[in-house]
Amino acid sequence: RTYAGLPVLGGDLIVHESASGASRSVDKATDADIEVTDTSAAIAPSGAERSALSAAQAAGDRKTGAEDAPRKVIWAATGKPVLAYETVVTGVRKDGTPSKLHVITDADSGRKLYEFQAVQNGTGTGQHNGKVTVGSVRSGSQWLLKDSARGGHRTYNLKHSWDETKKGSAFYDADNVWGNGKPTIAQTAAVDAHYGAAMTWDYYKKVLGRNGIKGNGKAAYSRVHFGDAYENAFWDDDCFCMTYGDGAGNKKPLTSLDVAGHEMSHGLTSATANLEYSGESGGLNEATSDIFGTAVEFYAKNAKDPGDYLIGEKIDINGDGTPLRYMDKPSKDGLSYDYWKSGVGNDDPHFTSGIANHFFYLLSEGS
Ligand SMILES: [Ca+2]
Ligand SMILES: [Ca+2]
Ligand SMILES: [Zn+2]
Repeated sequence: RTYAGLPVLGGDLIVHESASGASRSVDKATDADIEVTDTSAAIAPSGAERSALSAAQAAGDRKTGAEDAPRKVIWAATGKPVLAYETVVTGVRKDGTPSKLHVITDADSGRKLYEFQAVQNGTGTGQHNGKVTVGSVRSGSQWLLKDSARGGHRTYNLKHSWDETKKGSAFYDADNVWGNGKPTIAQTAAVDAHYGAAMTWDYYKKVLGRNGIKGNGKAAYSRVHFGDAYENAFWDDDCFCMTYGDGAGNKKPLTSLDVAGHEMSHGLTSATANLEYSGESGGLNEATSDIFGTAVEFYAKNAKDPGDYLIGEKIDINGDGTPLRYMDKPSKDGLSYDYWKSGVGNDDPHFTSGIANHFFYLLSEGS
């Protein structure tokens, strides 16, 4: 709604209708009439911006800045409707979560009238990561699994289809509490994949100073429940997406942090070094993913999955509790190389990755 050409914030009005469309009753958030005779503001937009910035700083936000110039509105959500400015202050919250704080300032007195946070987080319980926050947005009366603070990353449900050309269905939820920690409901793997992509995004941004895979702020997307008991995960340049199987018996999804960081980092390698996936460069490509996947695991400091130099220790792909790969001594898996030697390039990149994985371990921990 508008008043004298200005958007009216608050004061929603809901009309209840019968099935036939006849109106039955009306609920309104405010009984106040808007009587703003003068829509020229006493204070300048720059004054409102200063007031909004100090409100965000008082809330503990860092790296604050106004997203756009303050816009003039009618504020009708609290008390008597008045002429006001709305300023959106972007920044970073105390715990590192991005912030988009909307601050409403009285256009005559410069006093702060109201503030609200637009970056929302849901909570979820993953199978591998336990209770975590997940990025979600309002969508009608539901919540959509979409991380608006991280390039809009979304996670989709392939519902056991083997068709890798499909995007899958979006995840929606009624109360913004996702997953139950068990593979019995589809949301659980989505929580882990969504969180893994978020931690990888944050690691790139906060540690490497890189804004997404391509450095352009655009997110990839994730797909879970690919195939039936599929025991793998992969990155694909064509869809610019990560895809995860559900593992043995569809009970051991390949959605642990190190695997998510590994797959997303194949996108990073593809967008940067573009190491060809064969010969020695193939081993370096694989190792780069294992190294970043491990760095993400350490970065996330998740109590359910502490950092280590193992790959896939949470997914039990061998069925006996052993990890997929070891970085401290790659040959522990019986197939990988600890050191370079002539001819290694003829072997599988997943085994020749051992050389650079071992290098990373020694570099991190010393010999
Ligand atoms: Ca771990
Ligand atoms: Ca690990
Ligand atoms: Zn890989």
